[in-house]
Amino acid sequence: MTSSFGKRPFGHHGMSRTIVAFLLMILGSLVAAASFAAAGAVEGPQACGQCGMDRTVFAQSRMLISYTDGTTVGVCSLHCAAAELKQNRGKHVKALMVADYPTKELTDAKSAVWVVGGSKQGVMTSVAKWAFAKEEDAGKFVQEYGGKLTSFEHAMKTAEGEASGASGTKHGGHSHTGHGMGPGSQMLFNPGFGDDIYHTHPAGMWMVTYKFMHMNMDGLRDGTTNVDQDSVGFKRPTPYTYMMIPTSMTMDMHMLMLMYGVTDRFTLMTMANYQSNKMEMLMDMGPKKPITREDPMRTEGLGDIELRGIYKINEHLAGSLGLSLPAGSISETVIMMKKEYRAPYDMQLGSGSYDLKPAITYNGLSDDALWNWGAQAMYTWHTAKNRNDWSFGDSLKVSGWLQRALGPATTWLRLAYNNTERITGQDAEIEKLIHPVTGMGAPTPDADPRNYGGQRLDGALGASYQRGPFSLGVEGGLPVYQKLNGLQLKTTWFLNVGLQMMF
Ligand SMILES: [Cu+2]
Repeated sequence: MTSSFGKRPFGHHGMSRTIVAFLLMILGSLVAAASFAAAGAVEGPQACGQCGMDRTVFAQSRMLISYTDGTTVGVCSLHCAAAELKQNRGKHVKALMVADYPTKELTDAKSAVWVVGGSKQGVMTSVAKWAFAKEEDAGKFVQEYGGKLTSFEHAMKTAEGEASGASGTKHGGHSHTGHGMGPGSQMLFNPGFGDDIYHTHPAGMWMVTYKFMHMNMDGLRDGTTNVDQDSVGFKRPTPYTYMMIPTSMTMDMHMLMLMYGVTDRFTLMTMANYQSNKMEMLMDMGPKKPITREDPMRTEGLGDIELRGIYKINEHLAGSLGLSLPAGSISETVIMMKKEYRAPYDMQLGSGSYDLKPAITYNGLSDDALWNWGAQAMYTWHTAKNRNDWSFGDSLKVSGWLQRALGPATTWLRLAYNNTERITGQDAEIEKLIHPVTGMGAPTPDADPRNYGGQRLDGALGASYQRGPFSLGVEGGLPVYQKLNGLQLKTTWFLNVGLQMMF
């Protein structure tokens, strides 16, 4: 893997080995996660009959209700069992089973020993309720976490009290964003969003997300005006004197993200990516020579690594701080006119600097948990110039979204605004492209640090589907407004696909 950090030759062998290693890493963690989940597999149904949550994730508190009419309903917790039984007063219960906390095996709920309260985070409630087949195990639990030993009847009364709004919890006990649970949880953890929405997980919960992000750029633009390729040329009267005329660019990114709930309020996240960039271009050698199509510029390799701590301020707000480590190369090279040059800034794989990324996230969920809305603001601060003496412009990104749950699926509309400053400083190697020292250079707009940054507003539509601990999301979008600093390729559309698993 280390080979991808340094300056690499143009052969694709080293690159394909890195990409294979990276994909194996993704596959490995997904397989590990899947087998972990399979080990704790629970009986059907997978979704809680009341709140729709995945019962595999709540194997330790799940319940199974069998009615005398032959129907069976699975729920995630006593809280949802109380709601379920209340709705079906006319039906007779044949069997009421609950998970034994230590073994996750089903046991008779009425003969189990229950513990109400304690410091261990409860499911769907602020007052936790756990069941134990053996009184001895219940005693051990109380020693560690506190809480009171009680009977099924008492635990049930407490749950019913919550359901009718008599005690403790808000919105009929659904502690929405509070514990990041509930039917809205899929929306809060949505894998399809192009921007990561920072959230917390309950203590001990893991989340793995793989995302593929594609961005397409086509045609040049300066400010808010499109610039056709005839306006760019070399040694002839054109508004933009460049020899290289970029015509389109694609950026592909494979991203792997891992999250872990350290406490119920604090979650750690780490993110790595592998990217490949390709830019198509024309070459104009001067007035008497034909314009030719050049071989596209390509760069590929690991990008920067991000570490982030996310803190749950209250039910709706999460504050977080990310630190981006300069793992991506800033010394990638390309061949132009049979000569090797350091690639322009937009073809490099990292920022080369330690970047701080504070963010604040607001999340709201309707009482019926069918609608979710929210907004997030994130600032990227490049703390210093990198070792090649430049840094990307700082940026502000604000996004807002509205989601609607449709059974196991959700669909959403998202807006994202980004304002990025110009590059500061310059890389003397890249500068050789634009101001040839030797008389041989290949002036291209993206070698000029002034042709960077601007404002963009994107609109995106997406959908996701959840099954058990997995969810899959797809989002597509395009800019509705873009104002670019200087001459740049403009963004035309993007597509994100995300696969996620919680355990
Ligand atoms: Cu997560």
